[in-house]
Amino acid sequence: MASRDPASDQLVNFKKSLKDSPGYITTKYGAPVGVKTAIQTVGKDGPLLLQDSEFLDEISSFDRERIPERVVHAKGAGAFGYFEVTHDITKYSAAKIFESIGKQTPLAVRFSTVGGESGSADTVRDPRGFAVKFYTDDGIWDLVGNNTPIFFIRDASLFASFIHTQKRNPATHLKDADMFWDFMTLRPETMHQLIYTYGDRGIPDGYRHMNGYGSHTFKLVNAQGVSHWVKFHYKTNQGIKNLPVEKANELAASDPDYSIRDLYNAIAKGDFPSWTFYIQVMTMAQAETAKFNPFDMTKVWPHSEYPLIPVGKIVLNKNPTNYFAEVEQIAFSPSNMPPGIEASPDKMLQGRLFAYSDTHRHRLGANYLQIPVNCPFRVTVANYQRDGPQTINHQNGCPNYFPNSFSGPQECPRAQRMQPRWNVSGDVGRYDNGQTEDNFSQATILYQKVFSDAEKERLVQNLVGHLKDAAGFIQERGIKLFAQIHPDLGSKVAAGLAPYKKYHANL
Ligand code: HDE
Repeated sequence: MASRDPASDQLVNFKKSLKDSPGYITTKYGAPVGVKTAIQTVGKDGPLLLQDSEFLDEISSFDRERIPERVVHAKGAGAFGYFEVTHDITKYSAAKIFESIGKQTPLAVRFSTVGGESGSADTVRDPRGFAVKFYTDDGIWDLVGNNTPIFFIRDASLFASFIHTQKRNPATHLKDADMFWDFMTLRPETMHQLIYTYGDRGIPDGYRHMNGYGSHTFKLVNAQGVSHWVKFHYKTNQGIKNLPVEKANELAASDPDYSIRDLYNAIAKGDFPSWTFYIQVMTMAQAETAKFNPFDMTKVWPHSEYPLIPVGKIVLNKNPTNYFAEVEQIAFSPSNMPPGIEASPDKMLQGRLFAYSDTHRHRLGANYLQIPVNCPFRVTVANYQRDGPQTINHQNGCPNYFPNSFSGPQECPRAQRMQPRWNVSGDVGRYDNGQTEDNFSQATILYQKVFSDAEKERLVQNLVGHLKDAAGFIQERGIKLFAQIHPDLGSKVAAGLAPYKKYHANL
């Protein structure tokens, strides 16, 4: 018989790994089950009995098997491994994870597509999520990034609408090109990420051959309380590989779980994927005078001015043993940061600091941080929080109020020293700079200097291939914006769309 891959052989390997014969079936309350293949009825063909507690036990569990899928990033794959420090950055951060060269910290990663549902195909054009959970000696650090260093928008108040345009039309329950392109062309700040996504990197070949980026600006704080702004980059050691559109479409039909399978099999075969972890650093003073807003996530920090500084590596060497427990229930939040790592004023990051824990409380329950995969197992959680649904950590007989005279946990002076004060001031207001910011110059550099001629051609084809389905006036708006990136891009997209225009009435 031809040999199969480790993912196909999961059950075979399970059976082989069993040392004893299988145990007996039990109900949830532990009683052994004698007959599993027949419900309890009155007579051979009769109606069933409510007293069949074995059936009720199982079916009531089955009825509750699904939890809400993630509102975005619903389809994904996970794995475990470690982070290892290779270069000293203690002058920037006193976070324990960076403490010494050679130090290893366990981690979990979840990769994902963004717009599709949990059953959707892996090989679609979409950014990919690359979320990393570090189980540090000072609690969890979640770096919830993507495979792109930038994003479509720069203000969290646009996020819900932006995501609605990637999802299904509420009337038709269909993906809708008008929704997508209407929003994109009304908000020119989307242009940079848009041409990134419609370029070759829009369809990575699985999850192992793409980079990850923290994308936002963060703050690192050292032991003296000195702060620096940073960006995080994690670059694939497998080399960048993307899928041609035709191959991606073919895989969407023949193997919609392509990326999950690829990751699982690589790890199971001992071919452990790894990424080199870098930071870019900007001093507080440099940020004051930078030519661009360093907290605007539609922009990159030029590497020529802010070079990549190596820090360590991420290695994935263990598959999940249960997908639901360890991947569906894993819960990342950008607000989980240990001392030494802090947020920046990036308006997108600030919006995310609330949203993630909020969605987890809805999706997994108020005590989701006590679920093993989310729990900061390297520390003993000790605080003045108690009870609630599914609480497991009851904190023994410790007092549940602070301050107290009964040896409850105390404030940590080390953590206190690493919270330097900093000054912000300004007029409270809502500042929409969508039309007034520089939305194009970095997109122009990407198009003109980074994309090869062949990639430029593919970009045009990819844009036309989708924009052709939108209404005529939206196409016109798109062409004008692409022309602002580069006149060439505008005219090529216009030429590509010409055959389709007649089908679309303007409003
Ligand atoms: Fe997310 N995002 N996001 N996001 N995001 C979620 O959290 C949100 C953003 C990212 O594998 C949700 O647990 C807001 C940028 C990843 O479990 C939700 C804003 C980046 C994942 C949410 C953003 C991301 C999510 C849905 C703008 C890249 C999957 C389910 C203010 C830097 C994590 C969930 C995983 C998931 C909110 C923008 C990455 C709803 C409000 C920018 C990788 O909370």
